[in-house]
Order: sequence, then C-alpha cells, then structure tokens
Amino acid sequence: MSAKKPNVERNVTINKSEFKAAVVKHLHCTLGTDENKANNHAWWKATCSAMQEQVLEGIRKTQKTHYLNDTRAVHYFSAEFLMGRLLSNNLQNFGLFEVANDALNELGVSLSDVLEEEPDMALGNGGLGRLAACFIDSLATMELPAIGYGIHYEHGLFRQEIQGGAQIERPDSWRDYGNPWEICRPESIQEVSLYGYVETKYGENGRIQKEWHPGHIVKGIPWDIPVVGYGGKTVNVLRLWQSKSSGYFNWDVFNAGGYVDAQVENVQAETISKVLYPNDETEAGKELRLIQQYFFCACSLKDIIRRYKRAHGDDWSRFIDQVVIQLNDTHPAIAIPELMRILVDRAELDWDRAWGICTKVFAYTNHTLLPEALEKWPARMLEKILPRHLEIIYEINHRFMKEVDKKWPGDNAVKARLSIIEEGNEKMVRMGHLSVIGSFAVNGVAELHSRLVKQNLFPEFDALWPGKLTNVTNGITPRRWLKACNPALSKLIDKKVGADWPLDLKKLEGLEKYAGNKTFQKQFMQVKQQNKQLLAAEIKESLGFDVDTNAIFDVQIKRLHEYKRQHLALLHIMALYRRLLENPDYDMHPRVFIFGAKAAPGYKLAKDIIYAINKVADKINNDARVNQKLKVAFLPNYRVSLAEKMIPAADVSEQISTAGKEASGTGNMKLALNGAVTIGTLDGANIEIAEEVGDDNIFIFGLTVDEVNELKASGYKPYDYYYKNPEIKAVLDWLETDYFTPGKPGALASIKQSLLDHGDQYLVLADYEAYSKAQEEVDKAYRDKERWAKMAIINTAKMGKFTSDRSIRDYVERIWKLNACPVRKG
Ligand code: H53
Repeated sequence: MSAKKPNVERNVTINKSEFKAAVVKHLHCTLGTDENKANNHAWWKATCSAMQEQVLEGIRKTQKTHYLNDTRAVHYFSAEFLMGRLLSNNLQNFGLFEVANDALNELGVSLSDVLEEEPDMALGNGGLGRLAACFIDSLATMELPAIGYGIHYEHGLFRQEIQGGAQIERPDSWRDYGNPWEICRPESIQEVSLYGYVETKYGENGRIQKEWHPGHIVKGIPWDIPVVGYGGKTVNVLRLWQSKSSGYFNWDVFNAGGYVDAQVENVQAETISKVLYPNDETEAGKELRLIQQYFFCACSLKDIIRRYKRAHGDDWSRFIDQVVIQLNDTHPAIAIPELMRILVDRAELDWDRAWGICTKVFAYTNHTLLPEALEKWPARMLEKILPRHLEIIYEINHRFMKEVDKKWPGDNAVKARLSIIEEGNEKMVRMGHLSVIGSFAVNGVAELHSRLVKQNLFPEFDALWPGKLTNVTNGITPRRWLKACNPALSKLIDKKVGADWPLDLKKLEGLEKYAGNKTFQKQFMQVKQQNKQLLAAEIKESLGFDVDTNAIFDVQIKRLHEYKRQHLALLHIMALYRRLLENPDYDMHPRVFIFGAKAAPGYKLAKDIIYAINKVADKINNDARVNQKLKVAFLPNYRVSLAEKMIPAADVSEQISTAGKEASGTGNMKLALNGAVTIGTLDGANIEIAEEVGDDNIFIFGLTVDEVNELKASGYKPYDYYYKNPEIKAVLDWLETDYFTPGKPGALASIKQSLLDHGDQYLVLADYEAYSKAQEEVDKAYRDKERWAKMAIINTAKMGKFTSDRSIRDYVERIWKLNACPVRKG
C-alpha cells in the first residue's frame, strides 16, 4: 500500500551565496531596509521571505501534481493547530539549516538569534492542537495529499505572566507585525449563513423542500500556511479561515420577522475568528464557540466541494472516493449536518443517498473520556443559530432510533443512552453521539484509551457496529522533537545509526547495542549536560536564579489540570523540603523540579495550584538550608518554543495522571525520545512507552484503572490517608499556614480542601505514598551513573513506535485509504 517510507532525496538545491543574496534582496526589496540598519526582527523576516520563495514553488508543484493526478485527499478538520515557530522547521525540512546558518554568519548575523524573533503560532491549547500540527508535518513528509482546515484566530492562546506567583493572562499577538508565512487567498473566499428561519415548501413532485433564510451572512477569508514535508518535496497547506463582515443584510428576512433576534446584531462578524477559547478539556458551552465551529466547517466544506466540482461537475458519485474528512474531536462535528444540508437541500439528493455519502466521508477521533470535555449544545441554541441543522439532526436521530429499536426492541433505556438528544430540563445535542453515528470510523488515541472508549463511553455503539471503534496511538514528529530541538543529540545519533532516522524512527533501535558502552554513555550524557546548561541559562534569564546542572532535572510540562496532578508533585516537593529541614543530612541527590503549565483563565483551582507552586518555589529557592539540594523553577508562558528548550534538558519526565484520565499524552513521548526517564502511572500512552522500554527503564507507580474504579466503588475516603500518613498530614496542614505566603494564612488552603473536603476526585492522596517511593527509586537510579545513562539511551532507542509517521500510516491503512503522490522536480 501507499504510505511507504519516503526517501531522503531533496527537491531544493540552493547554495550559501544564493541564500545570502536572497536574504539581502528581501531586506532591500521586501522590507525596505539595509544591512546596516536591520535589527534581528528584520533579518528574521528577510530570512523567512528567502525561504518562502522555495516554499511557494513547493506549494505550486504540489498542488499541480495533486490536481493532475486527481488524488484522493484527507481533510483534517481541527479547531486547533499548535504550530509553534516555522522558520527553523522549514529550514530543517528543506535541508537548508546549515546553508542558512553559514549564509547569515557571513552577513554577521546569528541564525539562533534570528530564530528567537519568531512569535509562536499558538493557535491551540495543548495536546490536541499540537497533535494536529505533528500530523500535518507527517502527512507532507509522507507525500500524502492532505489539507488542514481550521480557524485563523487573531489572538492565539494567551501569554502567561506570573505576578506575585499568580498567573496573569495577556493577549497573544502572533501577527501584530505581520506574518511572513501566510498567503491570503481572496479568490477562494466563502460565505457562511447564520440565524434566520427555515421555510418548508412543496416541490412539483410533492417533494418537501426546505429553505433556510439566514439572518446573517459572514465572509470567510482563507489564509494558507505552508506545511513543508521533510525533504522539501511535498508542501501541503494548512488553510485557516478568518471571518469578516459580508456587508450583507437580508431585508426579506427582516421583513418576515426572522431578524428580530436581538443576538444577531451582537454577533459582529469579525469577532468569530478573534480569539481562541483557552479551555483545554472543558466544553465552553458558549454561543460564539458554536459559531466558530460552524464557521470553519462550513467554509471548509464549501472549499472542498468547489475543488471537487472543478474536476467532477455535479456528479456526486465519486465524492466518497476523493474526499475523507477527519474530525479532530467533536469540535468540527457540525460538519456532518452541514454536509447533509448541502446534499439534501442544495444538491437535492434523496436522504438515503446523502446519508450514504456522509457516512463514508467522515471519521472521528475521540481524545477524552472526561465528562466535562464531551461537548453538548442546548437544542435551543442550535435552533437559533442553525435552525436547519437542528432539523437535520432530529431527522438523523429519528432514523437512528429506528435502527436501535431493531437491535434492542422496546428497550427505552438503551434508546435514551444512545439518542443524540439528551432529554432533561434542557434538551441537549450530544456531539459525540452525532460524531459516532455520522462517521465510518471512530478512534481513540492510545490502546488503553480506545479500550475505555469501547467499554465505558460508547459500549452500545460498539455492539451495534462492531469494528467501527478502533485505536490509533498518537505520535510526534521526530523532525521537530528531536532533530530540530536537540541538534547535539541528533548529530550523535547520526554517527551511530545513520542520518535517515528522522524518516524511519525505528532506526533508533540501533542505539540499543551501545546502551552499555561506556564511551557512548559518556557522549550521550555529555549532550544531556550541555542541554541542561542551556536550560539553566534560560532559567537564570527568566527567573533570576542559578540551578545546579549536576542536579536531576525533573520536568513536568503540560496544561494545568487536576487530573494531571501537578499538585501530587507539589506535595512531594513539600515533603522533601520538610525532610531536609527535619534532617539536614537527609540523603538525596540534588534535584531541580521544573514546571511549565498554563491554566484555563476560569479554572480557579488550577490557578491556585500555579500560585502554590510559585510560592513554595520562592520559599525553597531562598532557603539556604536546603537550596543546595532542592530547587523549584516554574517557567512562565509554557509554549512550543519553550518546550523545545526544556525537553532536551530533562532527566526525568513526570507523567503522573490518575489512571484512566489522560487519553494518551504526547509530551511523554517527546521527553522519552530525548532521553528522559519517565516516572508515571499506567495511563494513556505511558503503558505503551513502558512496553517499549521495558520495566527496568521506567518508574511505574500507582493505582491501575481497575484499582481506581474499585477504590471509588468501595467509597474512597481521602481523610483515611491524611490520618494514616503523617507526612501527608503535615504537608497538607502546612498549606493552611502562612509559611509560604507570609501574612496571608490560608492563601493555599483551597488545595487542601479539594483533597479532603471535596473528595479528592483524582485520588492524589491514594497515590501519594507510591509516588514518593517511586521518587526514591529515581534518586537511587540516578546516582548510579552507568545505570542511568543506559536507561536514558534505551528510552531514546525505543521511541520508534511513537513517530507521528506511524500514526499517520495507521490512519492511512486502516481509515483513510490514501495513496502517496510524489511531487517530482521541475
Ligand atoms: O489530546 C491529546 C492527548 C491528551 C488529551 C488531549 C486533549 C486536548 O488537548 C484537548 C481536548 C481533549 O478532549 C483532549 O488530553 O491525552 O494526548 C491528543 O490526543
């Protein structure tokens, strides 16, 4: 089949002097400045523009090739794409990194300083958005016809400042001074309808026809962001839609009374794409969010259909051969009734034919089991914003309920569970159900998660359609997450296993035979040490204090959420502090606990945990009695470009979520790939990481999913642990004093309350002792230098499975059925 491993042959050949000339040309002709005046920002833009010449040529060739071959393509619909910076990645993927480095050097400019000028493109919250970015990298690398569709947010995820220990949100402005990568495509503008009413008409043949008279129309303007595959052959695009007023006012609707809705006037067209909702794993339930979702789905479907019709006219029979749409979570699920509306109301296909098409086009990825993350929309809200879509959803549900009745005759309980409509005080539309019913494949994102999706979330759907629910374990792109972010390790690896591992990550297994080799161990750990020095410099610059690079760098980087249990790590840090105060000779290897995490602005406890980490850090870092052995660094504004600095420097990777809660995790893969050893629970992809590296090379602790369930079923009592374990008690009581917050007793008390009075939903106290023991094992292992080096090497060696190329191969073979379409020179 199709998705073969690509070869390394490159499509771009430009030498140093040509590159230099191109940069200077853009400095003069694009930016109107010159070498003497230009600052790093100008050099960055000029370098991007020089690259963009190559990129645009790549896009042109790719699109021409795909058009001429009339390829089947995957359309990745996602409300989030967390791209990070593009220059370094594009240089790497075109194989021009060294060329650019030398060229800029000759111009007296440092490439690494120039790279720092680029603002992160943070159009996503966390894992789900970053996964989308890794996937489009792999798709381009594997020469697969693909397009990402999303929203051109004016403001991406907020910038986090820490003031007095607390998180402050500031607006992100990734394109305030222009973005050199994006290409506006006015020729492909689309219009999207909202609000209004539905008219029922009777056609000549007695056929009932529905006509939606919208109350509001907005324009969608496409901006294309290039997605350069490794080797620079295929350059796909990420198409992001910006909303604009259409200047269109429907007098008919107004006169017919359909425009009376006060809200309509409130929805300024431009606000739709103004800002990314900063909630990760919580459903916002806001009208604007639903409008955002519909807006980008409607624009994207029109775009797909326009392209299809260019090749196939009004003949819908080949649509399912050409188009597959992957729904990244339920955020784009409204695309299902939208496609039905287009097929039934516009193209006038009969329902069954339209449904037959729809259910062969969509596939859905579930990323969570957390109830608060499963989207539901009030039927009334849908009726107001998308009246025709609500009718269509009712019809889908009506027909589906008949199918359920055939399978489970007369069973109303099962019907209530499976219905797209949840009855109650307020009727709700369950987007997860709609997604499962409207898709031909549904996947979870790690083995355990996919099993739980089948067993707990959608058991009857699995019984109804055996085989539809499946697993595709997540992955990460090794181009960004090893080659680009860890050049020293990459070079060392090149020498041992050859330079083509970025395309075939299983090649890293070749390192295994050196895991016990003293010389290699030394080289490997020297690279780690260098990376730790770089991070130490970053910590010094950002936080103002020194850290010992001989200490264990223990890293926890991810969104702040109770289920991820940063507060479990915090309790343990406080316990170490206490042990050191009680016994100055307490035997531990020096450790620096390093955090990066943003909290959703409305998530009070998550913000309290950030505050607590910072307050505890202040105290410890300034306490001369302990700070030779213990330090805590909370690096503000965690984002992709900061991750790229933290990950190569980590010794220990904290993956300590409550079992059954983290669908997969991808930070776990990035850290292990860079030689960090995991301390983690049997959750998400940690399980598969443990399978790959073996039990000796990972520190697994804590309750399993079954044990979590048993404990909850038997009535979990967190107070039992509080009274039983004096350390837990002491540390929790400490939080209530003003020791860490002088003059403000109780400022950290909400954490204690959540763990005791509010029931400790995520079993922090139940796992505490096991975690603390596992940390002692980590300490012991680290002191044995050879043992540690071996563990670290094996972690890198065994991460082959977690390349996003493998995930994409799984999608291609099992779900998308795509063929690669190589783009040739010329
Ligand atoms: O998706 C990641 C997983 C991770 C999961 C995350 C995620 C979001 O970032 C946002 C919403 C959501 O439902 C899930 O938490 O475990 O690795 C990619 O699959």
